[in-house]
This record gives sequence, C-alpha cells and structure tokens, in this order.
Amino acid sequence: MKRRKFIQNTSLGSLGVVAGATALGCKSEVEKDTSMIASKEQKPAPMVIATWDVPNAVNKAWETLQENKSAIDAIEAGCRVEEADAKNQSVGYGGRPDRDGNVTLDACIMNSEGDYGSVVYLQGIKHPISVARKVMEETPHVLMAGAGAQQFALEQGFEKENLLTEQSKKEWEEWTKTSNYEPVINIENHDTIGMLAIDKDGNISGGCTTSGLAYKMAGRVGDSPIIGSGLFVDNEIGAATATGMGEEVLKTVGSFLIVELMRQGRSPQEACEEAVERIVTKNPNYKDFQVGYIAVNKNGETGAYSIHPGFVASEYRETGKNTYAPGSFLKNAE
Ligand code: SD4
Repeated sequence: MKRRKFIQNTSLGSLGVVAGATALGCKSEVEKDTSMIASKEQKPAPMVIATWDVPNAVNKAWETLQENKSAIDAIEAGCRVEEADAKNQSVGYGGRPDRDGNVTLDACIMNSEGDYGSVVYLQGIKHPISVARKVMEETPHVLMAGAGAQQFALEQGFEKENLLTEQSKKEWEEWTKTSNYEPVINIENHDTIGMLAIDKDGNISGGCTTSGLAYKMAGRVGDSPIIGSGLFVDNEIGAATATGMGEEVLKTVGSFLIVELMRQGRSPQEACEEAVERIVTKNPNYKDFQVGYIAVNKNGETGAYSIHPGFVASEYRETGKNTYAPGSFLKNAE
C-alpha cells in the first residue's frame, strides 16, 4: 500500500475525531473553535506567497497555478527556479558553503494531505526540493540525510554536479582568512526560499529550500527541512514558513506554532507576530539575528513579520503582484 493511502486510511482528521467522539456520545472537554476552518464551498482564489524578493520563483509558481496545476506542483516549480539561480547564494546551486567549503543543502515540501518529504545535508544535487518530493511520494520515509539522500537522488535520476560556483568559492576563501562566524542578518534580500501556495481547489501546500547559514559547521542542519520549524501545512487551517536563524526557529517550532495559533483563531498576521515575540522573549540576544515568518490561512489571508526590518515578502494573486516589507518587532518597538 502506498504510504499516502496508508496514512489516509489510518488517521482521522481532527474534525473527524471530534465528530466521531460526538457520535459515540463521548464528552469532549475542549470546545473546538471552527471559525478558522473554511467550509468546502468557500474556496479562496489561487495565490502564492514567498519569503524575500524572488520574482522569478514566485512568478513560476503563479504561472503553474494559472495552468490549473496543484499547489504542490506550483511549490516545486517555484522553488526550483531559485535553486538553479547561481546569484542566490543562500539556495541550491551557487549557495554559500559550510566552513570546509562544501555546499550542503536542506529542503522540505508538504502537501495538502499532510504528507511531508525532506532532505538534509544533501550534497551535489541541484534540486533538493524535487528530491524532497520524491522522498514524500516514493519512499515510506519522510526525511533522508547526507550520503543516503544523495544515493536515493541518483537512483531517482538526479545528476551529481558541483554546486560551488567561483563566486561563492572566492568569498569562502576570503572568509577563511579570519574564519569569523557571524551570520549576516539580511543577505541582500536574497535568502532561503519558503513558499506557500493555494490552488484553484483551495488546497494548500508549501516548500522550503536553502543552503543554510553560510560557513556553518560541517554537518549543521537548520530549521528549513524540519517539519513544524521551517515549514508546516495543515490544509484545514493554513500554513507557515520561516527564514533566518534556523536555531531559533527550531527551538520554538515556529511554523507549527503559527498554524496552531491560527487554529485557535489568530489571524495569520497575529500568529506571525506572536511567533516572533516568542523568540524575542526567550532570547536576550535577539537583536543579533534575524528571523522572518510568512503565513496564510485557509481563506487566503496572509501575514508576515520579522525581528529586524529588512525582511521582504512576495505575494501574487489575481488582484495583484505585491512585494512588500512587512512589519518587524524592532521597528515596532523603537
Ligand atoms: C537556516 N533558516 O539554515 C535557514 C537559513 C536562512 O535566511 O533562512 N537564511 O537556518
């Protein structure tokens, strides 16, 4: 049995659980707030939102939705654009290496059925988002790492290539002169791509792909490929994704937190703000790093928020294509 079918057959959605409990006459202690759950008839129009100013990637995802394809197809197509772009030194080909000079990639993808696939510490494969999708669709697993993930990718027909461009190599060689590890807060508005999309059927999917923090320790994995941290999708409620200092997102399980806050009735904007504030209140050094979140709910409403100004979000929908600077904790606090 395919993994997806198995999951469908064995898990009850939370609504189903509540309905089932009622049918069996059980008393539920928790009143479920269904106000954030759109009815099946109320389909939001297709849309895509991404972290940072990445017009080529968002446009590709948007065009894919316009071809009536699914949100998961749009996510994969959009993320691949950025992975192939050597100028984006935070993602895929051309990404900045770790401190040993190796480009190591993290990516994950999650569909509207709650299926998830992820690769971490993948080397030599240009499109980790597509490998992550293969993990989701072709294996009984959700997360594959390092050499095993690469072997799986090769078996799936992906090619092994050198991802370290001359530019990234030159900058790394320069860095080794001091070896001062200090992540830059906003890297040229080109950064990890977190992308969320709603298709014509109202289904939500998301993806996140990155080369991680520049000059990280060998073996370091960030938030981006970790379910609930760099990305989370719940098709009943909404989705969220993160960019910035992965360690802080991991410690607060940021994307899951945002989706759960939306489940409790917060707007996407309120949920993003609370997730950032959670990091700020737990970390006295919060001024030293950036974290940014974007979120969308089942009705297609969006939110975005970061610690520092400088974060950018790109949102495309039928009513317009918008790249904007969301609010930030520090700007608001000053
Ligand atoms: C990481 N969150 O590996 C990623 C990096 C990133 O903006 O988003 N940079 O921690």
